[in-house]
Amino acid sequence: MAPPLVTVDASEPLDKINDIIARDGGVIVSNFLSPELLTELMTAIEPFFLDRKIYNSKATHGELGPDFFPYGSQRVYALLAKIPDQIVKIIRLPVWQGVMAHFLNDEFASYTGETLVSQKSGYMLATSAALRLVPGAKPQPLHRDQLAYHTRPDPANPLFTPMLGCLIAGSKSTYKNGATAVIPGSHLWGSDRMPNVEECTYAEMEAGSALFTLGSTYHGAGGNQCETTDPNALRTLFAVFGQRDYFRRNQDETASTPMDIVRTFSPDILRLAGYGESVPCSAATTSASRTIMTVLVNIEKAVGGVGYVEDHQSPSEFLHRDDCGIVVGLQIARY
Ligand SMILES: O=C(O)CCC(=O)C(=O)O
Ligand SMILES: [Fe+2]
Repeated sequence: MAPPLVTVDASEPLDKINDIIARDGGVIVSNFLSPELLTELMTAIEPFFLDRKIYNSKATHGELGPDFFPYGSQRVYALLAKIPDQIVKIIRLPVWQGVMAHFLNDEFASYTGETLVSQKSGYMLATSAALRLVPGAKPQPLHRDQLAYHTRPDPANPLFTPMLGCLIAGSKSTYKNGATAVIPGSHLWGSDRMPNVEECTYAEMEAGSALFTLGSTYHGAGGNQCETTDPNALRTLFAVFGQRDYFRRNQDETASTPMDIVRTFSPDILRLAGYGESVPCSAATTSASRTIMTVLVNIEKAVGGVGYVEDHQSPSEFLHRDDCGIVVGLQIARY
């Protein structure tokens, strides 16, 4: 087993947290949530778990690999729509924003005629989900979360990542109940190196801590070996991932959040929720046309893609239904 990941308190300087992520591919930040926000978060999510079935879809296994979602997890997606107040508080935390900005903001330049023009881009919320492992849950295969973005390792830019993982412990997370397995240093591996379970460490965390990983770092959910009577039998993590704002998202928050909730968000959250423009493209498309494009292009992913609907209904089957319109699509995409 690899040595444990470094744990840094949320009050420590941001540079220290970012340096460790750059070196090891991941870090645990203790006291990431205040005790009040942790309680609020767990109270808010519980009703969504009440009748949630064990996730058993195989529809993604072709594109993500066999058993990407192994038996034994309960998953609630699109949390910006379901528990907006708590997700807003999380994505405003200085540590969340500081880590995302450090690894995902970018600046480049190209000539327009004789003028060197700089293009700056930022980050936004990529995916939000609550991931619960119940006793008997099988371990997840080790994987790189950036797989959905087709990123090739680039030796000239080894820390490039399209997205960043942030897994927040809502419950205590232990080796026994399925703490996330992580291979420190694997963010620097080439694409031909296969990850081995023996190379992992397990991100055991107190409730309220968070595990940050680069999109290139190999990791996967552990197995839950608890009895149902174990006080820590349920492992609950919240995924609040960020990504570069010029990529389209794996889980589209704009398509899954109803307008009455969107209207309550202030400008900073609207930007993080994907209603802003990525600066290099802002002159080319208006926000209205961009939003329509987002809906049209992503409805297929929203319906057929990872986690939005329990049974992974085929997108083409859905789109050919007589009663299908964007509104129907948006409603379905909420679940
Ligand atoms: O549940 C976990 O510990 C990790 C989940 C994960 O890595 C994923 O679903 O991509
Ligand atoms: Fe993952």
